[in-house]
Amino acid sequence: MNLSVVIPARNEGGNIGNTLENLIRRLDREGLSFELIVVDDGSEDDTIAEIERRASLDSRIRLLRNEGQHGFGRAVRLGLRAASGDAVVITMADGSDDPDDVAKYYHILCDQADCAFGSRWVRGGSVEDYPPLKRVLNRIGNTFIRLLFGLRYNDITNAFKGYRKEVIQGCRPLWSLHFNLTVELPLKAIVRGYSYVVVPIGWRSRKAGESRFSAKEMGSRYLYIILNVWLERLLTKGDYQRPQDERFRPWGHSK
Ligand SMILES: Nc1nc2c(ncn2[C@@H]2O[C@H](COP(=O)(O)OP(=O)(O)O)[C@@H](O)[C@H]2O)c(=O)[nH]1
Ligand SMILES: [Mg+2]
Repeated sequence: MNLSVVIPARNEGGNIGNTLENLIRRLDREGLSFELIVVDDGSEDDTIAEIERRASLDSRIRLLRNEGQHGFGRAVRLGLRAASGDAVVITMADGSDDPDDVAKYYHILCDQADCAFGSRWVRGGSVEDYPPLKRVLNRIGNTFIRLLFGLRYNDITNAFKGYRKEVIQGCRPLWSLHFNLTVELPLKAIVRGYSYVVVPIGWRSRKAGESRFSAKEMGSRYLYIILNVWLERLLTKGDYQRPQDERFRPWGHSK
């Protein structure tokens, strides 16, 4: 199974080099066939130069540039359209996610489920230097989603997740242009009947640069997409569910 890793990046010159290096080292150790698609979204620092330099040394690194309107969701969607793998993992350019967890996702997507979801908020999961206010908002938001959809899974709002390519196809059309894509994909995947496995994951704060996430700017957009998917579940009588004959089939440990 070929893996595409989609990495949205904006002004990550201080992080992207390490992020790519750590991913390559870990995925090579696993012996996987993969591509790393970095989607730049109008960076004004040396992000692009850094990616180009590395891409010229390793053809598995691909740089995409979102030349149109900017936004996290737009950039990730560009990456998803370009991905050639049988499965996709979306991971952050700032090095917050652990490459070990990308390998865990890969094996889940091969043998266990259509989607690989991590949780930082279960036994075995961890966060390092998570901003306190963001943590409170995160826990409230995830509890709200959990109750609304009747889920046990408690980390929907983290973008770092893995999907087989049929899942991405089955979630279209996608509506989110910003960070709200982060909840649109997993919620639709669940509501539309794709299977998922949850594993504990680690997260640590970025070493360089600033977070661009703003709860104030994104709150209503998150609510829009949450209610959109909730209404789909409530009112559409399963019209958008995955076809019955597309049940999950394991790949076996083929690489
Ligand atoms: N393509 C793109 N990526 C973005 C944008 N804003 C943030 N990112 C990337 O998305 C990831 C998460 O963003 P970050 O600002 O760290 O948010 P936080 O981790 O939620 O605090 C990082 O890899 C950023 O480089 C954007 O507007 N466009
Ligand atoms: Mg971050």
